[in-house]
Amino acid sequence: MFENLTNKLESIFSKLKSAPSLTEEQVDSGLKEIRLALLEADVALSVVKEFISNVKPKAIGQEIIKSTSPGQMIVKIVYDELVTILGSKNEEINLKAVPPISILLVGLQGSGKTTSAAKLASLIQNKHKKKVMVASLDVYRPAAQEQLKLLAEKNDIQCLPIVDNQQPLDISKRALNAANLNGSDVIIFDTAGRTQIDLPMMSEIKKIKEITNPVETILVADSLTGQIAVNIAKEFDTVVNLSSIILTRVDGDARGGAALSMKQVTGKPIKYIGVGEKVSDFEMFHPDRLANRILGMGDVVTLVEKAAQNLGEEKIKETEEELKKGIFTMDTYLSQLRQMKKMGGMEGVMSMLPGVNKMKAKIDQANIDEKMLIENEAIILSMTKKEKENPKIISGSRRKRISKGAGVDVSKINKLLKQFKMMSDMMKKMSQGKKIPSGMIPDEMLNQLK
Ligand SMILES: Nc1nc2c(ncn2[C@@H]2O[C@H](COP(=O)(O)OP(=O)(O)O)[C@@H](O)[C@H]2O)c(=O)[nH]1
Ligand SMILES: [Mg+2]
Repeated sequence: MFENLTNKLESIFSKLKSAPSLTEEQVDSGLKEIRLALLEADVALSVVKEFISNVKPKAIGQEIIKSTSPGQMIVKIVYDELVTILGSKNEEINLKAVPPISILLVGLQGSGKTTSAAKLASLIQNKHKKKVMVASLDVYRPAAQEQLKLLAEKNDIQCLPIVDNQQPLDISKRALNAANLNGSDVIIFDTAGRTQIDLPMMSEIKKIKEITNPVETILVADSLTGQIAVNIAKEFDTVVNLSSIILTRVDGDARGGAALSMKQVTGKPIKYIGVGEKVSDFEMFHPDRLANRILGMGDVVTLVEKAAQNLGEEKIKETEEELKKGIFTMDTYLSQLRQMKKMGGMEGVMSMLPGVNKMKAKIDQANIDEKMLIENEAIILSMTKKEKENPKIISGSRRKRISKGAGVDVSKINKLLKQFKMMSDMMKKMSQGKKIPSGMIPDEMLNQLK
């Protein structure tokens, strides 16, 4: 995610930070490089201009240049400005209305509306504890309604039953009735898209809006299309008046131009981002956390929250309690490994840890994959209860027995035990409220994982 931009900024900043003192010229040339990096990331020119004109007077100020760590202070100034252009604060979905509350998703074909409908429904159900129903108004694309129905079924979301040959406006009315009857708090309407903006689509959306009276009209836009996504948002907003934006495929976006321009250009906040195809690959848009990620400082908070979502609040509290007491057993580790699998494997987890971007290549090299997770699971399951509680007792002969049980080489057991030790130390630090310092994932740990 945004790795091109992150890499460029990291190298610009490492130059600035390594200099013991900075001249005005050096700062100026650093800012020129930042400007170029933003433009190459496909950030709108107007946004780049404003960004630089806000950063410049602060960065060139005498108190910065004369300070003991000028580079570090410039990073902070850039960080603050990034947060500002990203929209400053995070905004939740608006659910303040009399139920059933309508939410309308609009956007071009393939932008991710149907997937996002299921993601958003699942989030509202799990996090906001509301009863949600989804309804597809896409009668144009073959099997579009079926797609939403299957997604809903798979994720325990209620879906309006499909009635053949019914038209969008009639489906909307039926959905409102159904929601009233079955006591749904929220209905999410998934609409049809076109390959490009056209008048019949817009006028249909306007009519649907009149009937459903949504509290949120959300544009679902594809991050990969950069400035095109921003322009589409402007056009949609002019005609149907948007309330917010869901940006999809952020997982595959190396540049980040759409995310960085959207708020400033359209005035509408990005509320959520799609970071993968699974229903759980959906995150709130936090300007501060994203700025952290972009500047290569990682995003530990999102990581912890994601774990909480997947594990369930209670289990997380239990684990937290255990960790606070310094208890970290193989069972805790096993549940973490399983968590990792759910969160997209090691790579998904690593990408959110501080200072990891630089090590991306190494991680790729290490070829950390599902296989490693599966093997480790087998190893832990081959341990006795005592061994799991106190891995220190796992001697040579025990290692041999475990390796037979798990069907892996003894060297894999050794590796896992080392990993366990390292994780256990790291968890202890985290539980004491210590932040993992940047670059904490040391080479040795990556080597462990190979
Ligand atoms: N990688 C990734 N794929 C996504 C994301 N959101 C949607 N997709 C995929 O994009 C394709 C089109 O999505 P769909 O919801 O059918 O788009 P719609 O035509 O707007 O309803 C599907 O294959 C989805 O799995 C995302 O955030 N990340
Ligand atoms: Mg669709």
